[in-house]
Amino acid sequence: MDITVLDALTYAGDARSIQDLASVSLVEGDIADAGVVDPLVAESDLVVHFAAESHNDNSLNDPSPFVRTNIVGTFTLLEAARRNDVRFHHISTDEVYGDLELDDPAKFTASTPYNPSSPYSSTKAGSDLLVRAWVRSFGLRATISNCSNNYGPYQHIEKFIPRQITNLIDGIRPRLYGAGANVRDWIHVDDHNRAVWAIIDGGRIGETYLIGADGEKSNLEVVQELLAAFGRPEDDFDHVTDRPGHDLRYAIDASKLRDELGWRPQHTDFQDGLAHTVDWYRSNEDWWRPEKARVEASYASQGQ
Ligand code: TDX
Repeated sequence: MDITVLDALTYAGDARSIQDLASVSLVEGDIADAGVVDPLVAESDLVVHFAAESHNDNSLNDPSPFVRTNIVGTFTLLEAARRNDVRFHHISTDEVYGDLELDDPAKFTASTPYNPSSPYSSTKAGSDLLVRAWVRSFGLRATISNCSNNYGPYQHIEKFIPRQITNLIDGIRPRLYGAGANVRDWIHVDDHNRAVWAIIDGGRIGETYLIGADGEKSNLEVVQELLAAFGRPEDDFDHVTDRPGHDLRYAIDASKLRDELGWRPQHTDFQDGLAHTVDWYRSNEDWWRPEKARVEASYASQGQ
């Protein structure tokens, strides 16, 4: 199997991340550029659409690249897949469903109404709806997955967990938005990718599968687990300005994926997963170091 990665190599992309992979080639280009997209889709059997502007805080500072990449980019890929009759899988997020109360026993399912909060999540919701319309109106052979928060190696250091790990490596105190009570449902990136394979192999066309590993933790709990991993006191962190419109809690019910496709997460020990992730950032400083000062300066300008 040959894989072509189309990536705009924005601040969040790094060609080194895939350079050692056999049968994987990189094309640098924009998913919103039909002239780039169309010939690549024409020579493919399957499009797996991972590309997105994905960081909520950035979408609050400047929503425009989110509309262009997430909505116009998805539209451009869908049109190319339609013209060339190519199977399509769309990667999305649990954030399209909005948020839950801390004490709500409910979790998100594929029938939860869409209710996105941020410019980022609203553009992902829009992209999901485009995919659904292309299935119904044009018969596109597409599936959608909505996954919970990922952690693991190669995650950009703007994200919560790698930001705190690289802060701790640098002797900087972790930064917790608000009180740290917000809950995220963590899944290891390898478990996410295995679920995507399962959907590509066995998922029913037109269906949406939610991906999650029952990994709910408050942000405060995550920071305290990281502090413990670095041998630091559990109160050795700073509270910083909260994110405007900050979603309180996400939680995924992945029973459809488990029951229909037999998928199970393999990284079920979060502490162990975090420890391996810390090791990865310690061993791969040359990968993340060039971005660190810029990311921290951007957060500092927001009081975060
Ligand atoms: O320094 C921080 N301190 C902090 O308390 C940062 C960067 C984040 N936070 C909080 C905000 C969130 O409650 O941690 C939580 C996780 O933050 P992010 O890593 O920014 O993730 P989130 O906003 O939950 O969205 C992530 O998961 C869903 C991804 O960025 C999205 O692309 C994905 O769709």
